[in-house]
Amino acid sequence: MSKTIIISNRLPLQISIENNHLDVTPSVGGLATGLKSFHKDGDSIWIGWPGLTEEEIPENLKDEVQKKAREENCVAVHLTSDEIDGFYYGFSNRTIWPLFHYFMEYTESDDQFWKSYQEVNQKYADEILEHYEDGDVIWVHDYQLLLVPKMIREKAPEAVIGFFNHIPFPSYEVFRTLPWREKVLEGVLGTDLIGFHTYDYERHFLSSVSRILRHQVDFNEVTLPDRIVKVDSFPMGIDYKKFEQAALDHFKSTSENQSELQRRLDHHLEATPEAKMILSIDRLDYTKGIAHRIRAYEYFLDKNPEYIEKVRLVMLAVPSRSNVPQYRRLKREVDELVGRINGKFSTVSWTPIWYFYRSMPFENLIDLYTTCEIALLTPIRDGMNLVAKEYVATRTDRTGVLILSEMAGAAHEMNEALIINPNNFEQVAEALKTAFHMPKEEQMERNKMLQKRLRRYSVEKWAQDFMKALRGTKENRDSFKATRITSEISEEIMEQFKKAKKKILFIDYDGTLVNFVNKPEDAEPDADLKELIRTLNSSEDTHVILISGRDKNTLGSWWRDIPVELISEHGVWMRQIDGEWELSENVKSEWMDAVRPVIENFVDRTPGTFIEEKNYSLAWHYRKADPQLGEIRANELSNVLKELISNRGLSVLEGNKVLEIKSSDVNKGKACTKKLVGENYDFIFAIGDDWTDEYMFQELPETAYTVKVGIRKTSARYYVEGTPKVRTLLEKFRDNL
Ligand code: ADQ
Repeated sequence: MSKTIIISNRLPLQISIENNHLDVTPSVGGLATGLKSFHKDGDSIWIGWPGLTEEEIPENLKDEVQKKAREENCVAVHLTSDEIDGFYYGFSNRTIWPLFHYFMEYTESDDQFWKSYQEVNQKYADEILEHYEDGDVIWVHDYQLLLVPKMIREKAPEAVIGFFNHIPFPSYEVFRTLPWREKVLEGVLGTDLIGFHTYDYERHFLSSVSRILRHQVDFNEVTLPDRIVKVDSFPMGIDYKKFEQAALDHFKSTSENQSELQRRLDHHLEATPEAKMILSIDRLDYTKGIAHRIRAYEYFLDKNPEYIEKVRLVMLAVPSRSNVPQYRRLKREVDELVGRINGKFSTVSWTPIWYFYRSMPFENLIDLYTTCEIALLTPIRDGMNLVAKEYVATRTDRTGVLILSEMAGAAHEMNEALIINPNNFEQVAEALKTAFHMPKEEQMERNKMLQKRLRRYSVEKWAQDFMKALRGTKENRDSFKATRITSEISEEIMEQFKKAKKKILFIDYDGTLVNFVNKPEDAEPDADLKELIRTLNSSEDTHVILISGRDKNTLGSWWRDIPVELISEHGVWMRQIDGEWELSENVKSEWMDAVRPVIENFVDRTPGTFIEEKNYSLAWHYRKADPQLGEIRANELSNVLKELISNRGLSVLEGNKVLEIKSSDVNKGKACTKKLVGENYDFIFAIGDDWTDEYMFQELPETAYTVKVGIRKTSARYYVEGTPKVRTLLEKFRDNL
């Protein structure tokens, strides 16, 4: 039975070792909850690091760790302290984390970190492959494992792989500064589906893919030679019922059951009933805007002294990544700020900030959420921010005001909160005042809407939606019309080829025999390719025709020494084996003078584009233009041209990063069917990558072996993934001559 394999840096387990005794308890984090419906007995395994380094686990307990992990359907990946330093504290948290959160000044480019990141990602991938069986669905989580999808794909090409990025994806302008940007993008593109919290992150990712790797991006799909990768946004929710229930239980609990913290909080509320508590909870991380928050609070008290003794900031910061220097510096900064502000404003009966630097048990978290009437969350960047959602979910009487930074992914879904820019202290101060005075009815109205949304889009629904979309990519792949040429199919084709008495092969050039290059004139065939074509065409019963959109001079000069038939400009010219060119179509070219200035205008406005003038057609190339601008302009130009050329017997062909205007009577389909007239070929083969080759696939007889290069919608019967595969196929023909 197929299963789901979940992979994250950490396992959803807490391990502790005391007196040589191992204690493992399942953790109750958001991700673990969200995935529990997929992580049931037998249906799924979770692979990750158990939280203790190899050195920390005594030799005699290593098997025990794995055994206990297996009881929870988990598999432990053991990491040494060096690996944790290089991979986790190094590349993950000193390179990717700051860069993806726009802290470029904190981003380190260290080769050793990168090396360790690759090695550890490979370790995770190997562990996955160890457990992978055909039909399994793999879901990789977060920025520590960006290279894992490609590493799995290399060994298991048919695997269904999803990836979810829990942190922001930065804009192209920021991401491009990463020295290993190509490798990182290629790594994550090993997937079938990539999920982000918001559309903005998705947009940034697609923009980087199209600008850096120059892959074709259509809406939210990236077309690769062997696959289509879908990119989408899935805003992560919380375990709503758990937080709601915890809050309801909290209110039911008697005074004897109350926590010490709650008793203290109540005591203060009783002593100063008109004073309000402002809550903030985060990991102590520079992205969370903790220092900004304290400064904004100081600004608020400076400007509005009437609130002194009326408000209190209850600030919980959970220790995090203290091995990284910036986190240690932040800790000092926050300690100092809290000290300074408390020193500046405190009165005998009041302190403006209560600061807790520790992790708290779940029930204390609920005490804080339910007691504080205002939550102030001011991240400078935050992928989502679940604390904001948890706060709203625990407000079961619907009172309470959430002030939330617009830089948190959660702000996109939580419009009813007071949304602020954390860098604008004036705005934060105003929001605090608004929150302080907001009538209960308005608070309830806002929270009612927020709660409705959060309840519906819970973490479970989030996980289900992602998995549904991931499985959908598999169905899509299966319903793909053309069949991939596997080694068995290739054998079958070769059998037919050997049996046939008279064979013809139509072979496109750019994107089929050679890869695309930035300058079309650089796509000259290499010696091996020339030799391959020459040999293929040397057999009496095999007729090879290179059929291209290229102009006759370029094509003719590249193949001048090779006795092979050429069709250029989609069928306008034909070169016989003896090297003589003939005009095969009676096409006119007077229309060019009217059309050329229109295209020139687009060249002027779109840097990197140019006109290629062929004998009977004009082509506008935009491969070197900014990809997004190129697509926009191509669309515009296509519309303008279609209007201009109507009734002139011309057509606009939309090729791969090229628009071509030519006579409607000329296309590759017409050119190759002409070659079949009066001949009795019993083996017909055509291969090409682009739109213009579809004419061949459509017009050739059904018995022809038509092959598309790359995965795109096609009328061809078969497909191969890229130019190297084309060569392999042609070499097989050669070997079977
Ligand atoms: P984080 O940066 O860790 O997560 P966040 O989304 O706020 O940030 O999640 C924190 C979680 O820790 C919450 O579920 C909260 O309840 C819990 N927590 C906080 N303080 C605690 C304490 N003292 N004791 C116990 N638990 C505590 C990353 C990204 C976020 C993204 C999440 C999920 O940085 O942007 O929202 O992943 O994708």
